[in-house]
Amino acid sequence: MTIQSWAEPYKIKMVELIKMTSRQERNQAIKEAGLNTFLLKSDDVYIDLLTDSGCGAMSDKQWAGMMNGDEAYAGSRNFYHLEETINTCYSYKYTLPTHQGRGAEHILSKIMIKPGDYVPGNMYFTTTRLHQELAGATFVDVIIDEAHDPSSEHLFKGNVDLGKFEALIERVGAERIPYICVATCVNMAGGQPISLANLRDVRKLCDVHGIKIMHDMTRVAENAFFIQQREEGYGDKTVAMITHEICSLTDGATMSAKKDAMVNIGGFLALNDDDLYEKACELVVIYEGLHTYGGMAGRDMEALAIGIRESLCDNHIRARIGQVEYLGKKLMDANVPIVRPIGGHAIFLDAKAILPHIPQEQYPAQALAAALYVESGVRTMERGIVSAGRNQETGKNHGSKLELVRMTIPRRVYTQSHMDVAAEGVISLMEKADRIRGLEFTYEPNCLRFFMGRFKTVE
Ligand code: PM9
Repeated sequence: MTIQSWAEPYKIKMVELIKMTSRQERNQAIKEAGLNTFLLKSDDVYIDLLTDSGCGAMSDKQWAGMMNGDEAYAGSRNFYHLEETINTCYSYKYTLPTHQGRGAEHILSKIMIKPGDYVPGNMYFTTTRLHQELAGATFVDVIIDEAHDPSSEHLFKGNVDLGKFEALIERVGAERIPYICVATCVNMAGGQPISLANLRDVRKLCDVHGIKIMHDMTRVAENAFFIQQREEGYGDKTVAMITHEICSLTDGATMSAKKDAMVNIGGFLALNDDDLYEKACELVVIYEGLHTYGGMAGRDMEALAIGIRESLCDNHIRARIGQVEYLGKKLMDANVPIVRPIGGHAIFLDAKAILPHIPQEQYPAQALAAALYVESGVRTMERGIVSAGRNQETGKNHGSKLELVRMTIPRRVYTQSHMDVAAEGVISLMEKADRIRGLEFTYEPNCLRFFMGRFKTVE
């Protein structure tokens, strides 16, 4: 018998109890949180779809690996295991562990960017762009236009628009572009993949102009799965093979290991170039720790090495993305406007379409995320104009065509029934969406304002 379904390739050994709250309690909790779901206590959340970062469930093998932690200050055996795993699975020669993804972004930006440089990318990511800007660069979005259109069914919305990239090279000169940042399964576009054909074209263009490709590989395995399913010639390749091919086309990578690789904390900077590695080592000892542990404990490096291999198993990824699709299809069947095609790690609700009566300057996605929490106890996250933030130099709001609420699915954590409840919450809220009102800031942090900003309802 051939099994078509994507049932999870694991069984449950331990559970964590969660609490259901009353609407009255949730109303109080979100008020105290300044209408920002990041400021809720997790004990007040029933189903937590805030993020897929650091909240995945580790396997028994990963937990066993934790007991094999070698916490020596220098030369931990777990580092060498991690380095070997990254080299074998992802192709990169050098590994520098960091406390999480942004630690790697910090070091990469500092070693590669000079003030006045430009860094193109297939859409911005909040922490990535901030580190580029703090190092003196201007980020330039070179993703295809379809990525900014929630209803476009383009199968590779993460693709780089080569015309936009070439126009930038022409305008500022290749010498002011140290690298292009290419993300796999582009988070802010809705977890949308880049194709290998497109990445190969980017490689060719970069080779002509001497520009490096730095890979934000936070969700590379999910991208590899979409290539297997959608790109001609890859149907019989494994996710592990495709992942290796993607990485081989790039010069280095930053990784938030808290996503694909299913650890609760950690990340790394991976490089191929000897000189860049030497420069990065000089900084890693200042900002993170010695180069053989950087920002991570030995036990966490061990769990990460094991998690990387688990993340590349076809059965794992099929079930992971199967669950995301399950939630997405439920919402689509109920005519809830979401970003299409369904992405790898989350469902993105189109807040502009759901709340057409709220102008974007009144943060409809922020208001929708707060209302969804009150309605259902499900915690989600704004991914729109609040996340886009302000330009560090001009102080003006960055524009964002996308105004989304992200329902992010942690890996190996929730069941299909949780997805049913989450979908019911959204569908029930849709019926009273016209009662949701716009918001204004009562406290706006200078950087990454979505994390700690506070809001009130516009009178
Ligand atoms: N992403 C997420 O929830 C957690 C922080 S922002 C709410 O999606 C990419 C593509 C990410 C990412 C984090 C980082 C930074 C870099 N690139 O959070 O520092 O999605 O480990 O990684 C989050 P760290």
